Amino acid sequence: MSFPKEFVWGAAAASYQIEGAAREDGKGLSVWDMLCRKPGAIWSGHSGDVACDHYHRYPEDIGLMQQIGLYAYRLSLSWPRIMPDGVGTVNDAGLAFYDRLIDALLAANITPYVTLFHWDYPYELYCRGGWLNRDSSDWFAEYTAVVVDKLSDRVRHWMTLNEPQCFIGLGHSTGEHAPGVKLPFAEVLRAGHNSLLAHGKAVQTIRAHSKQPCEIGYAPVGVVKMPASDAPEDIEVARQAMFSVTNKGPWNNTWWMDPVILGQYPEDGLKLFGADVPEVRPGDLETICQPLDFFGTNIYQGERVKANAAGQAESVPLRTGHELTAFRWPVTPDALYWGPRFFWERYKLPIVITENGLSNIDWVSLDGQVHDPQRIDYTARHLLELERAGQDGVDIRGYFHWSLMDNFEWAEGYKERFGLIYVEYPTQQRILKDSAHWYAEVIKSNGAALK
Ligand code: IFM
Repeated sequence: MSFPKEFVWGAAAASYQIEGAAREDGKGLSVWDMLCRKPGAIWSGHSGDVACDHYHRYPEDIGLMQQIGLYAYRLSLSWPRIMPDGVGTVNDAGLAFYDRLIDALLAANITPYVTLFHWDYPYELYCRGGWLNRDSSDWFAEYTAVVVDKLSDRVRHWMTLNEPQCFIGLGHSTGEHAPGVKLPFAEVLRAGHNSLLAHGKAVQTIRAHSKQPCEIGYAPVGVVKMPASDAPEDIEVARQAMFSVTNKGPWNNTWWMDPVILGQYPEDGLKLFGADVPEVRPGDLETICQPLDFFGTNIYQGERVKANAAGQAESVPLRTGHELTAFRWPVTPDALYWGPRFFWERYKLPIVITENGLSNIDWVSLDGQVHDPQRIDYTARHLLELERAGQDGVDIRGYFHWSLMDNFEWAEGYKERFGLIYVEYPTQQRILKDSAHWYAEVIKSNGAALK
């Protein structure tokens, strides 16, 4: 078996990273609009004010998606574009943008996979406590209802939150991301708990409001551990390490996934976090744990571990000169084998890779093309590993390359280029990179062109 016949080949992007039009048509401010105003917060003082101007250029961008032959496009919605204050008044002009975008995607035969929240949190709600406020889950449910009422006659695939580890951890603990605060750990976990409640209420809201049968997933970061060898003891410690909470920070899987899928916080996390564990009221875990149709996860890299003499997981350092991306992330293709395999074993939900890709040093060559052999090689290696997971029984349903196009890489501004499509920001010219042409062949052959 190669990739399943119905395998979904896609690419992804997110509202704040590509849309621009930050002040147009009644859009409210997001916490990212505000962080970008803070001197020194973003590389070179960049912001998402214009970004890829996708708000105006989406017809051209959809044309490029068609050239790549994408079956599906994962987009996110800007909450403050739709509800400038986060709750209450609906901005019809903002909602109309997504209406047009969805219609244009469907007309191009591209299935929209919609993420409700990819980090552009309404600033007005932040001023009311943001994720720290327990009401935040109800705010999110109100927004979800507005969106689902409007779009679910055409949208069938939904994801609730993108990478809670990042918007809670980087946003509220290290302060590198919006809203840019450094809270004590107990408050970070409180914000995290409220975001999980928001996930659960959003799932309930989608099911209650959807105008047609739909599929709902979640898109946390996959914190992947790979075994150093195929020895059963290495595989076992990798599995255990992948589902352990070993430090007081956001970088683990189970704190963010077990409540959502298994209905409980992990015992080791509860023990380690101790007095910092947030208040969990009766009924919270039932709200958070809603049936899901797929397990979306964003996987870029993994950490290799081996069993030491005591049978414990021990990290294996990268070899000298190990392959690194432009972002200096290690290239570890079997993360796309072990990650999906371990997640499938534990959570028993079909796997969709909602993000995978790399930042690369791309530029326009003398011949006017963008040659990015590293992206082709990275993606080929990762897809072959994903295929192997499928061959070993993992239910793999789809792959979304991050990203459709170069975009605003958060605190790194436009420095990091993740796209299949090159964007020359001053002119907004787009060029399909070599990897985009290559990916088109992969899609056309349902993965056969990888070999
Ligand atoms: O650009 C981000 C995306 O918004 C969330 N996942 C990781 C990507 C690359 O850093």
